[in-house]
Amino acid sequence: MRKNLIKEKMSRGECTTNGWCALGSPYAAEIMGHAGFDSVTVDAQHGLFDFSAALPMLQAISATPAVPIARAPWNDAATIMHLLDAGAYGIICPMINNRVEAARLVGACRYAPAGARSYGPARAALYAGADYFAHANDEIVVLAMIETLDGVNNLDEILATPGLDGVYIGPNDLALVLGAKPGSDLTDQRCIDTIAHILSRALAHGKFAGIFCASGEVAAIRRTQGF
Ligand code: 3PY
Ligand code: MG
Repeated sequence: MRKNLIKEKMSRGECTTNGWCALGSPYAAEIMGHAGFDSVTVDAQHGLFDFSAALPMLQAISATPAVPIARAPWNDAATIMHLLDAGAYGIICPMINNRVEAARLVGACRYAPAGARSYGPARAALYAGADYFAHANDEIVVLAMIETLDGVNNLDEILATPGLDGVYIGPNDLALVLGAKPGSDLTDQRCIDTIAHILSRALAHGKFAGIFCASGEVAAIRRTQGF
């Protein structure tokens, strides 16, 4: 199976940079894939497109050096499995609140006995190789977004979920529930403290910690912080 280069790199303790596609354009996704990002995410939550656009976007990213991943619109097993079958090498799932939701997410991404993913990697096996089934559970990256108060309060049990590779902070939704405005992640002390807390707990659990960044400047700061 084709290796998941971001999982390899992060497992070595190196930082990866993830591009984010909100336009439902395969051509734009392909440009993003050639822009130097380690991975490019098809944003099926807030991106302005549906599955019929997400599929050619994943195909376009697959023709570039970047690893194709997807943000699911929600913690919905059918949608997550569909994105994986379409060739996503990782799933970022919004608004995970607790252990049960984290386990449901992992279950949708892993074949039995690690999970309950249904078999049918229609395009994934073309991109990954004929031995996809044998290695998919190890190669696919599963990241739970932490962006709700419950998610912060239940962080340790989420991080302890078997099969979960890490967390991905949504700083804008997180700001809202902390009483701040979207875009306050570097200026509001409550956001700064909560983000630092999530990062340190993720690293203590030996899990990956990612965060959405609104600009290259913010991404450069996050890189120095250990994301
Ligand atoms: C957030 O900041 O809440 C996100 O989900 C990033 O898209
Ligand atoms: Mg969000």
